[in-house]
Amino acid sequence: MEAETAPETMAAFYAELDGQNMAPLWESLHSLVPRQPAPVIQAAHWDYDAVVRPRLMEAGRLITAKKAERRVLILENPGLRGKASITQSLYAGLQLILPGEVAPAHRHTQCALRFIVEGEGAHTTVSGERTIMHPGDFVLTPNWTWHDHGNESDAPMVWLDGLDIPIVAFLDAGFAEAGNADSQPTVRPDGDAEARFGGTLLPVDWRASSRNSPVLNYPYARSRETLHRLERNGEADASHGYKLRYVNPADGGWPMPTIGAFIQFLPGGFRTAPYRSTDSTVYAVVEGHGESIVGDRRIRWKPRDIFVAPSWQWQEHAASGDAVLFSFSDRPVQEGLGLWREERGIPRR
Ligand code: GTQ
Repeated sequence: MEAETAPETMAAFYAELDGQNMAPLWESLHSLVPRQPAPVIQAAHWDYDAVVRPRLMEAGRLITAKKAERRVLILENPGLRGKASITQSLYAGLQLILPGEVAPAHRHTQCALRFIVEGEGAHTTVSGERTIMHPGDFVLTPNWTWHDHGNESDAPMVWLDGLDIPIVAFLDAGFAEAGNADSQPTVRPDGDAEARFGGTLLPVDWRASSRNSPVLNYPYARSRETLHRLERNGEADASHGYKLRYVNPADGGWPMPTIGAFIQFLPGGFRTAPYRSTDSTVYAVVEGHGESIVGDRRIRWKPRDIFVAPSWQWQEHAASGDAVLFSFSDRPVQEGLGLWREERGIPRR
């Protein structure tokens, strides 16, 4: 048998190490190199109508979009409070723009997506092109592109912001600049990106200058129609229902280098087979009511609710009526690094 060093001797050694900014690996090896993911984030759910919307409207009474620069309520994961993160790698928030307001032009090295939750007809301008937004539209703000938002409609406009803020912070690679006018001039007609990149065609000599999709807005009307046709044409996938990923038409890859996004249809009465993957995922309910089991949590959802599923926890989603879920995750990062894994479980009957 090996002789055990006396505990006081070990403690004295650890104190000495600590004083020199050093630490013994053997005390933390298995949490540093876990057998499987052990996320600190938790499954969580935000009820839009009862919880989020009233606070957003209160924020609208307390501060203007211009004063706030971005009037957003951040959704913080209960396992990561104070970190402005909904997962370890991603940020989510709900942004409100009231009629007549502008959120002034700026740019930053973080990528952003918008998923429209409520309202009709406000716009965002990205790199000199404006797009009018409708519920369910998926709109991109690639890194370092100028963007400003405005609402010329007569109703509040709310969207879900998804950004890679925690990734950029982790890498200490954040830069930002303010524009010299609130609203940037438009230099291209509305619908230009749609015409060039939104069909199954590309301008012949166009070459990608970044790993972001050149599509500005993936309109919900088209995504919804595609889901409809898939449902008419064939069987649902046991783990996903009818699930699609948003594509960068230039390379077939993800819409942004750091964030992947998805839309899925669950027919009324359908329950997905248990499924897990290493990309913690943020879900936004577009249509329908249902229930998801995430790890040991049961989440009952309805239109406009947001919920989050941590890495490697088993998920099941059941729709009581026809339902559509939007989601986003850091899957492109994990795939790029050779880390992404998934596992499909056996359906319950
Ligand atoms: O709209 O540019 O939720 O810069 C957080 C940071 C939104 C935006 C956010 C931002 C924006």
